[in-house]
Amino acid sequence: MLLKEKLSALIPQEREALKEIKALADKKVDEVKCGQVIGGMRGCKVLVCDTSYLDPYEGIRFRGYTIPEVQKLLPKPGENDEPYPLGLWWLLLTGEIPTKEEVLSLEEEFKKYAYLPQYVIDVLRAMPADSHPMAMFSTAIVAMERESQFRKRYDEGMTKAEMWEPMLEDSIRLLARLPLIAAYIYRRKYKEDVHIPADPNEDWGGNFAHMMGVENPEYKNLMRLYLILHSDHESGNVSAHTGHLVASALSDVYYAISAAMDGLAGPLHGLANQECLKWILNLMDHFGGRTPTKEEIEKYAWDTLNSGRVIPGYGHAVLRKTDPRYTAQREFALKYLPDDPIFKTVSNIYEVVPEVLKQHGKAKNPWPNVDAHSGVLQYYYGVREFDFYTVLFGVSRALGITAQIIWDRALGYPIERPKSVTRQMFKELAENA
Ligand code: FCX
Repeated sequence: MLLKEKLSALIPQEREALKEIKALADKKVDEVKCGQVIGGMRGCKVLVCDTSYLDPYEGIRFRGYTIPEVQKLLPKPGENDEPYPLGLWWLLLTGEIPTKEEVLSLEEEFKKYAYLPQYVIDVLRAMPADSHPMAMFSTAIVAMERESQFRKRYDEGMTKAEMWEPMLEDSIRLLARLPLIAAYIYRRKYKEDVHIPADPNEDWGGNFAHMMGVENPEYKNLMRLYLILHSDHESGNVSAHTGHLVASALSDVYYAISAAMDGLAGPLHGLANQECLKWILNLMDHFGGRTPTKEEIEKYAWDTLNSGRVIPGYGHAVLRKTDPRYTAQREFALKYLPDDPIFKTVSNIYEVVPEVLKQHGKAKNPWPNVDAHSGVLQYYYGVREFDFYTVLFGVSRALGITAQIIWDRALGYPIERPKSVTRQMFKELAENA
């Protein structure tokens, strides 16, 4: 496999490079303040992640490339299409923009494993009908742990240096199946349990759109874009950090990604995309289904804040400007659905809510994040079941987390185990500092 060959050549170099950092083990790299510890560790530089970096004012760069650069440089199915999401996975893993041939070799590799075993279907069907799609998604992933090559090789006594290989194999097998699992959940829950077989001629992203049941080339492109945009956001966010933490115990990819999905399912993280569209549609309903005026949006936003709730899709723990993932989706909307009333509402909210949040004075970042725009695009193409939106996010986020944890094993990072102290000890430490 071309990707494995590439990684086999890269890993020894990167292991050597890590030795230079290890030699600096006693050097101080950050200072931790009391407020950071009790404030969710915001801003503490305590994680290492090479796949992407999130600048507070610029937004995400995937291996150094901005979103517009990735859209321009990665290979595409057709000239005017969005790039292959698997090209992004290659980039995250290798740091290099792949050729089309390299991406297609990965597409072929994925196709070998792109089928849904009956036992996974049985597990999903055994779950109560009102199970949340994210609970179903996470359960299906962990159910497949029995197939882990990593666990098998660990039981056979593989060395630490070999561990990245079965991590890569497990990741390919898992990622290949995620769109099938997601589409199965979608069609079982919302489309009368009628399923659409995979199309072997489609790429990983386009096929996902096809199996969801939206036969529209624009939606295939939206899916490719979506899968790229939500993939990686360095390693401190809840889902990526969870994946890293779980994998650091040498739990395999299935455990790590299932756990990561449980974190993504929280309303302050990935679930914000379902919450956000709900908020927008409730807002429109409140005004008889029309696009409300900016004054009306302002009042509605204040009502939300005054009732003690957050405005979903706005704010961020790291970002301090409009999320470029929001901007990329806005550009897509301007191209394909400029006159859509919900998009117009999203645009008006963008003009009003940052000012309201600034006046409110709490949120450190009044600007929109990725979740403020993803729902309207899905809704436009007919995927209107908000509960499902975080599963789409999950399929994409698995690209980033698998890339991160393959490298965790390649570089032999240890089990993560920070120190905790009692609240009293902590108070004394701060008082005596
Ligand atoms: N609406 C209202 N209040 C907000 C707010 C918002 N959109 N964003 C932040 N605040 C409030 C916080 O709730 C907090 O209030 P508190 O002091 O009473 O607890 C205060 O402002 C300071 O929070 P801040 O430091 O700015 O933000 P955090 O780093 O603690 O939290 C998130 C970041 C994203 C969780 C927060 O902005 C939020 O709740 N936003 C809405 C939910 C959302 O969109 N989440 C998705 C984020 C992301 F893109 C993703 O993971 O998918």
